[in-house]
Amino acid sequence: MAKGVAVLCSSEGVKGTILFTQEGDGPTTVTGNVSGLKPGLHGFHVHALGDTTNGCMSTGPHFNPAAKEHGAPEDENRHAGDLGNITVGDDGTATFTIVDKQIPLTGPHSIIGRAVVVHGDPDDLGKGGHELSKSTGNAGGRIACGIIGLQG
Ligand SMILES: [Cu+2]
Ligand SMILES: [Zn+2]
Repeated sequence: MAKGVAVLCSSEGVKGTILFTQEGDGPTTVTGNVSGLKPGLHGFHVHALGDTTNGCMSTGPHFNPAAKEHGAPEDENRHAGDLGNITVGDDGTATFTIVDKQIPLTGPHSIIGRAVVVHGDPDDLGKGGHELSKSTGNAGGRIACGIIGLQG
């Protein structure tokens, strides 16, 4: 079993911990607890770079080793890092589990050393018709992020 963890950092009071587990070549299970967000949907992605020297801005674009367009997690044409949205309740917290086949913790497309990012707005999953829909889902600012490290 491979395990990863990311602790979210934010200049806007958002806190959270995201855990990743993968058995062999199976899908990766992502479990998260996040607080301090406005209620509703927030875009949630793996970005390409584990670099937070300029906050979440320096984590680069969505992790996209297959050079596809932005989409929904269930789409064929999607970035590997496209994990859709997390749903935040009226208390500002979200607890979620995502199972995904495109974010392995080992091998050439491993997400270890990259970053998870929580956005301020909903991800339109590539279908919003905005000029940013096919690249970022028009999900707004990067309000919290964390570098994905290996967990023992
Ligand atoms: Cu993102
Ligand atoms: Zn994307």
